[in-house]
Amino acid sequence: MTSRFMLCSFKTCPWVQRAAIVLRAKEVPYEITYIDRDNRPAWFLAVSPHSKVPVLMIDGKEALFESNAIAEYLDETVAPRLHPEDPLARARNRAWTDFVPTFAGAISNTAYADSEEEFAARAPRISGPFGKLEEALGRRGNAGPYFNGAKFSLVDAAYAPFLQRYTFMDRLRPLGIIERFPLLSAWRDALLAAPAVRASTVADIEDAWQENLILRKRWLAKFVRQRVAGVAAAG
Ligand SMILES: N[C@@H](CCC(=O)N[C@@H](CS)C(=O)NCC(=O)O)C(=O)O
Repeated sequence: MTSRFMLCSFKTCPWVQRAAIVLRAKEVPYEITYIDRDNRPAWFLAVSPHSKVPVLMIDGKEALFESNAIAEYLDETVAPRLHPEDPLARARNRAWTDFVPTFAGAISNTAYADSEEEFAARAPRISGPFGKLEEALGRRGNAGPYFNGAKFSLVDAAYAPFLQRYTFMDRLRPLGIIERFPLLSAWRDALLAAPAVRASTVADIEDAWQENLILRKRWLAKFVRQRVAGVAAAG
C-alpha cells in the first residue's frame, strides 16, 4: 500500500525543496504544510529535534527529519530508484551529495550578506565549490544532461535548489561566476528545466525568495526594490 506523505516546510526552504523534488521525480502525491518560521507549532517542535524543516510525516504516524535521510528513505521505499544501481557509482553520488552543505553555504552566505562589503567578500568564495563540481562533472564519464547522464538522480535533486538560489541571486546582482564553469552551467540549465524541479516549489518561488530577502533586511534586497521601481518606471 502506498504511504501518505506530508512535508512540513517554510515557503522558500531549499532543503524541503530537495525532498519535494524526490517526491515529484517519483510521481508520488504529497501534501505540504507551511508553518510560520517565527511561531513554530508545538506538534512540529515535538518531531523536529533541531526545529528545522523539512519534516516528512508518513501516514500521520512516523516523522523523519534531515533532507538527506528523507531523500534516502524515499529512494529505498518508493519506486523508481533514483540512485544509480552500481554500488561504486552510488557511493560516488553519495560522496558528492555530502558536499551539498558546503556548496549551499557559499551561496546562502552571499545571498544573506548584510552589507556590500560582506557581499563582495563572500561572493568570490562561491568559485571554490563551483570548481569542485566542475571537476566532478568532467570526471563523471557521461555527457549529461544530469549528473549520471540521461537519468535524473538523487544527487541532482540535492544540488538543484541551490543552483536555483544562485540563479535567483545572479539575476538580481550578476556575479559572473557560473559562466566560468561550463559543465556546471549546463547542469544548472538542465536541472532548472527538469519537470520534477519545476513542480517542486510554489509557482512564485523567485518572488517569494526576493520577499524573504526584504523581510530579513539583507543587503541584496535593495536590488529587488530597484528592479520593481525599474519595472514601474518602464511601465
Ligand atoms: N541539514 C538540514 C538543514 C535544514 C535547514 O537548515 N532548514 C532551514 C530552513 S531552509 C531551517 O529550518 N532552519 C531553522 C531556522 O530557521 O531556525 C536538512 O538537510 O534538512
